[in-house]
Formats: sequence, C-alpha cells, structure tokens
Amino acid sequence: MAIMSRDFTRNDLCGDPRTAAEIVKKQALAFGADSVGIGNIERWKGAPIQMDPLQIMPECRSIIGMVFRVNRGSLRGIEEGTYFSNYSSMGYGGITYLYMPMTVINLSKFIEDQGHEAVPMGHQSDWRGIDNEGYLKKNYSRPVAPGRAAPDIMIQLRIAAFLCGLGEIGLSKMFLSPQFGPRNRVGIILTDLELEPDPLYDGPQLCNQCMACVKACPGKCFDTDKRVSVNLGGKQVEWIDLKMDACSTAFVGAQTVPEPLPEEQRYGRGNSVPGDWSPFYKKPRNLYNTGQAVCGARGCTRACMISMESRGVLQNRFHQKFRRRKTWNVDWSKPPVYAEGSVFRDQVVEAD
Ligand code: B12
Ligand code: SF4
Ligand code: SF4
Repeated sequence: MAIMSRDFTRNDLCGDPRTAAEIVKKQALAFGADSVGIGNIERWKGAPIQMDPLQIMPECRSIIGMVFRVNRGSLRGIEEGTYFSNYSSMGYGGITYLYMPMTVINLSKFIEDQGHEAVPMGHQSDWRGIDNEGYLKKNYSRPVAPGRAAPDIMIQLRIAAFLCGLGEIGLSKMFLSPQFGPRNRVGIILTDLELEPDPLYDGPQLCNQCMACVKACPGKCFDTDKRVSVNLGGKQVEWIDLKMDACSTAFVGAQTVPEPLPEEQRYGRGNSVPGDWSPFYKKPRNLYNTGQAVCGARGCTRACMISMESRGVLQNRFHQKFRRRKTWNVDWSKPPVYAEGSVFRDQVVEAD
C-alpha cells in the first residue's frame, strides 16, 4: 500500500474571502472551538509594540479568534469548597496548555495545507518580554534589530477576542462571550490569508455594570475610582482599573500581611498567609504548568457568571441554578473541624 499523507492539492481557501472565512470557521468548530470569529489586522492599529501582531507576522492579514468554554462543572468544586484542582486543571491549565493548542494547531495545519502561513497561538505567557503592567522586564531580552519588539511578544487575548467580534469586555476587564459570559479562555491564529472579517459584537448587552465582580473580589483588586478606556476597532471600551499585583497574589489564595513572616510560615507568594478564600496551608502547586487559581472559580468570574445567568443573557443555559447553598469562608483564627470519619494517621490506635 502506498504511503498516505494529507491532501495538499485543495485550494478552496484561495477563492473569495467570504467563502474562505466560512470554511475556516466551520473547521474551527469541528476541531473543538466553542465559537469563532475573524478580525482584520487593521483593527490592531494602535496596539502597543510589545502586543502588536505585526511584530510577529508583518504580512498578517487576518486574525482568527476562538473561544473555549470553561465547563460550569469545573467551578462546582470551589463553589462547594471541597474540590479546587478541577478549575485549575480542567478549567485553566488543561484548556490553555492542552486542549486549546490542539484545536489551534489543527486549524493552522488546515490553513497551511493550502499554502497560507498560520501562527497557532494559545496562552504562552511565560516567555513574554513585558510584566503584568506592560513594562519591559529588566535584563530579560533585547530586540534583535532596531524597530523590533523585545522577545517575546504577547498578544492580549481578551482584546483579540473582542476585535474578532466574539463578545464584550466587561467592567471586570474579563472578556464576556454571549454563550458563557466570563467562563472562557481564548486562542488565536495569525495568518497571511485574507478572510472576511466579522463585525464587532453587536448583540444583547452582556455587562450591565452590576459590580458583582467588584464586590466578590477577595483581594480588593478593582480600583473603582479609576477607569481604563481604550479605543478598540473604533469602539470606546472601558473597564475598571485592575491592580495586577493584588490580583496575582489573591487569585492563588494568598493574603499579604504587613509583619514579616519566616519562610516556613509563608503561604507561597511574598509575605502572605492563606486568605479566607483558600483552605490550603500552602499554595498548591501548579497543574498543567499553571492553574494555582484558588480564587479563579470564586471571585469575579463566578459572581459575573451568576449575574449574567440570572439576567438570562447567556446562551449556554442550565436546568438548575449555580448557587444552591450558602457561600463559605475559611476561618483561619479557629482550629479546623474535620468531618466524622476523617482520621489522621497518628490518631490511629493500634489494636492489642
Ligand atoms: C498576565 C495575565 C494576567 C495577570 C495580569 C492581567 C492583565 N494585565 O490584564 C493577572 C494575574 C492579574 C491575571 C488575572 C486573571 N486572568 Co489572566 N492573563 C494574563 C495573560 C497571560 C497576559 C495578559 C497581558 O498581556 N497583560 C499585559 C497588560 C499590559 O495588558 P493590558 O493592561 O490588558 O493591555 C493594555 C495595553 O497593552 C492595551 N492593548 C493591548 N493590546 C491592544 C491592542 C489594541 C488594538 C489597542 C488599541 C490596545 C491594546 O490595552 C490595555 C490598555 O491599558 C493573558 C493571556 C493573554 N495573552 O492575553 C491571560 C488572560 C487575560 N487571563 C485570563 C484569565 C481567565 C484570568 C483570571 C480570571 C484568572 C483566574 N483567576 O482564573 C484573572 C482575571 C482577573 C481580571 N479581572 O481580569 C484569560 C481571560 C479570559 C477572559 N474571559 O477574559 C486570558 C486571556 C488567558 C486565556 N488564554 O484565556 N491575568
Ligand atoms: S459582574 Fe457585572 S459589572 Fe462585573 S463584568 Fe460582570 S456584568 Fe459587568
Ligand atoms: S481573579 Fe480573583 S483576585 Fe483577581 S480580580 Fe478576579 S476576583 Fe479579584
């Protein structure tokens, strides 16, 4: 039997940009994206140099944005306070470092089979040349030639999702999709293929400025006195200024304390102890390269999802409401009370 390989003779993407866009979007869904939209490169005009797709691919013409849902079930264990790892693994690292790359790579291969270059991009944040606030990292990397960005570029994926017409950016700065609200991750492809762009999102209003995200944030990370306003693709988009450092600390379950702590008493990040939103004595280790997100399924994401579900604006509807019991808080000032039947090894009394 002759060797078999993929079909490199098709050229249905070379026709008109509208048909090509339709074919690409159908393939994206078939490969596992939950929704897909296209933005033309002109919409990235004004992007900071370290976040400019043209710095990666100067001939880029289109960006394909894809939304990947975080299952509502991945938030369940944190809602009940008993199972935290599922959000970090299946709802976070597993999506960004495993599931999403597979879809993005498969779609890129489909485009490259027909001779158009495609850059598959998921999270890939660890190599970025800027910090959380957009400043260059000192002594990290240098431009390879004048006029080029310092490696690595980091495209803002929430902004990309917005510019591909997939939804809104909420006051919480989270990207909100009409299917899942804040419950999603984003992957993109840069390509030199011309595809008909989708209009920016113009559906039912998703963020109603309810402020549930702000109230639910355990780290008080939203500076409600400050708004960030950016012109994206001709639309003025506004969100509340997020204190990045506070969020990076709080979202792993840590609470910073003023008095210096010896190393062994620290929760993990800086001078911190577990907050009342973490049941762990020490910050749990990452899963799938990320995902120490203890508050991730609890704070702004959960509050926003509940708000949107109660308003009936999300397409992904459930038969039962998410919140079924009272919310919990860990009281670290008191000794723990373990459930009946839970036994530590040193409590076992050997029978004679
Ligand atoms: C670093 C990072 C963080 C940092 C800092 C966040 C930040 N700076 O916004 C911290 C730890 C705080 C964080 C927290 C969270 N994150 Co985060 N994070 C990222 C990451 C890796 C990079 C973001 C980044 O580059 N920031 C750098 C700063 C400088 O960007 P910026 O301030 O937003 O950009 C400004 C300018 O650069 C300019 N700009 C940027 N691009 C462009 C383009 C144009 C055309 C123009 C005009 C301007 C412009 O606009 C801004 C104006 O001030 C992205 C992945 C990615 N590649 O996008 C995920 C990502 C944004 N995070 C995500 C998630 C889910 C979270 C958390 C929910 C995590 C959790 N708890 O589970 C929280 C949410 C907190 C919140 N309310 O926003 C998702 C968002 C999904 C969604 N639905 O929105 C992403 C997209 C990861 C993914 N692959 O899906 N995150
Ligand atoms: S919780 Fe309310 S204010 Fe915050 S992003 Fe969601 S809808 Fe907007
Ligand atoms: S991810 Fe957690 S700590 Fe960060 S802004 Fe949202 S609720 Fe606050």
